[in-house]
Amino acid sequence: MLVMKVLILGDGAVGKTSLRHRYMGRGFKATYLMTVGADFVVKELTHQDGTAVTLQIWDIAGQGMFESLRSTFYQGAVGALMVYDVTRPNTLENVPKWIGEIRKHHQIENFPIILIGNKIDLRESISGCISTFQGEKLTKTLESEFYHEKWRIPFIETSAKTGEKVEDAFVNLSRASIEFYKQTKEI
Ligand code: G3D
Ligand code: MG
Repeated sequence: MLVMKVLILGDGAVGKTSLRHRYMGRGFKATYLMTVGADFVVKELTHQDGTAVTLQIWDIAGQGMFESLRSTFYQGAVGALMVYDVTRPNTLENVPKWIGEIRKHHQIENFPIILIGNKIDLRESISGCISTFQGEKLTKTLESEFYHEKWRIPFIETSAKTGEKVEDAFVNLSRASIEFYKQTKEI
């Protein structure tokens, strides 16, 4: 069975822990690594084509990360959910900084990232939210800034509260990570 380390990245309170919690369902237990300032959970997933994988899903504990400990967090990862909060535009503006962080630790150009706009259930009640169009626009900008022309960043809007598209987000992450894993580890 393929075991893959994947990351959930993004500013504080965008919903990283909530998304993972929603995906895992009840009764899972996270393993906290104090020295890394992060924890992980393990989830088995079988894709429609029958490929079975074990995702080791890492999440940052607290609001930020300790600079000196970051490398352990990124080490060995084969994909990431890059999360922003549609109700807070500054969390979208910080996305390129997060991707820059990934690039410090993974020089490979096609490290897979799935862009996630979370908390879409709040769009109706909060004004000034980031629209789907704005999210798509950022996706295109990131693709041209960080990737060569053929690589695409999947973009998914989610609600950890209602559960909308949460499964999709992780399945997409897993699929992209498998591709990356094959390219980097098997050859
Ligand atoms: P983080 O792990 O990225 O820091 P959390 O973020 O998962 O801790 O979520 C931060 C807050 O946002 C939490 O509220 C959480 O319930 C809320 N939240 C996360 N995702 C969603 C969502 O999709 N919709 C809504 N409406 N709220 C969401 P509290 O009040 O518990 O701090
Ligand atoms: Mg959290």
